[in-house]
Amino acid sequence: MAFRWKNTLTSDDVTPYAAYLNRRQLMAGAAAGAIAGAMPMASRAQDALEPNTWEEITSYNNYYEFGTGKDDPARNAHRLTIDPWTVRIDGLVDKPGDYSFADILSQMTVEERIYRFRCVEAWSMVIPWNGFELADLLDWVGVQSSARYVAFETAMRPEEMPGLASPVLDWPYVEGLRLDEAMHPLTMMATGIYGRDIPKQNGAPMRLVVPWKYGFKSIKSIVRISLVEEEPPASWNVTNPREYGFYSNVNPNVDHPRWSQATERRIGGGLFAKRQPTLMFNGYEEDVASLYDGMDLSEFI
Ligand SMILES: Nc1nc2c(c(=O)[nH]1)N[C@H]1C(S)=C(S)[C@@H](COP(=O)(O)O)O[C@H]1N2
Ligand SMILES: [Mo]
Repeated sequence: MAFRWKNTLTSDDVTPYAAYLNRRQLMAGAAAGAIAGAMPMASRAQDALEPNTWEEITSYNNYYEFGTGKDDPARNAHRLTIDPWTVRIDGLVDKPGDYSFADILSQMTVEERIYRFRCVEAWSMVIPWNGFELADLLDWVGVQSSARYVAFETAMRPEEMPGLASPVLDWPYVEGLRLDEAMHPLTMMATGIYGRDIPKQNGAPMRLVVPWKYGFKSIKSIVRISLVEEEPPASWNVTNPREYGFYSNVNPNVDHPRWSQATERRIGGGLFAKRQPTLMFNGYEEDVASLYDGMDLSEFI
């Protein structure tokens, strides 16, 4: 992609936000034609996407460890300490261990991806993430041939996360992907938004982004990644399996038991904006539909 760079910079070196936006405008004009041919389908479709503002992306959040209100995470997440940060990578891998976030980042190529983001609650945004492909991290630690799923776990720090006092979910927040989903080139670990470090309310220092699945699969502030043989537990699926499946692919044809998934409200669109149609696999159908060949998507929700 146009913004591929080796991440040897510290946060002090990050392009100031205004210059970053400026550069993006220039790129949109000058380079769109030149790079379009080399990019996969989903990336080309991104050219038409208009990202939400920094304000919108960082002040309307779901991060129940900091409270269930949409503005609770922005108010409370400053209490999370993210330096140092250690990620345990274990299970069916060649190089299990406790890796510092800095070590991981030094091995990865950070790039920008502008993705649609669709919450199961039927709101959506367009977010310019910075991050690396999860496949690169998994390749680096070496996935063993018996591994079939990847399990993820969020930090659980009662002193820093006031929401943990509420039993709304079984803590810690956990999620999982099938190995082929985890290895898909669209699946990323986000470490930034708009070229800046990812804010704590959005899942600092490192959170999953799976753009064709409902937002709750994109687990935040990850402290553990395990390669496993069996389908791992996923928090919302455990809490209410009838309403939230393990797969949770965005699908306008399969409604949530309590509301329609056919349309969505784009955050920032204003009070009277028309709802927009929800796209199959959130617009990434061409890239990911083959992962689910032969599966009945109304059964495997
Ligand atoms: N650990 C953790 N991860 C989480 C959540 C959460 O409550 N805790 N909420 C999920 C849901 S429901 C959504 S829609 C997205 C929201 O991401 P955003 O706040 O960055 O937009 O994060 C997901 N990841
Ligand atoms: Mo969500």
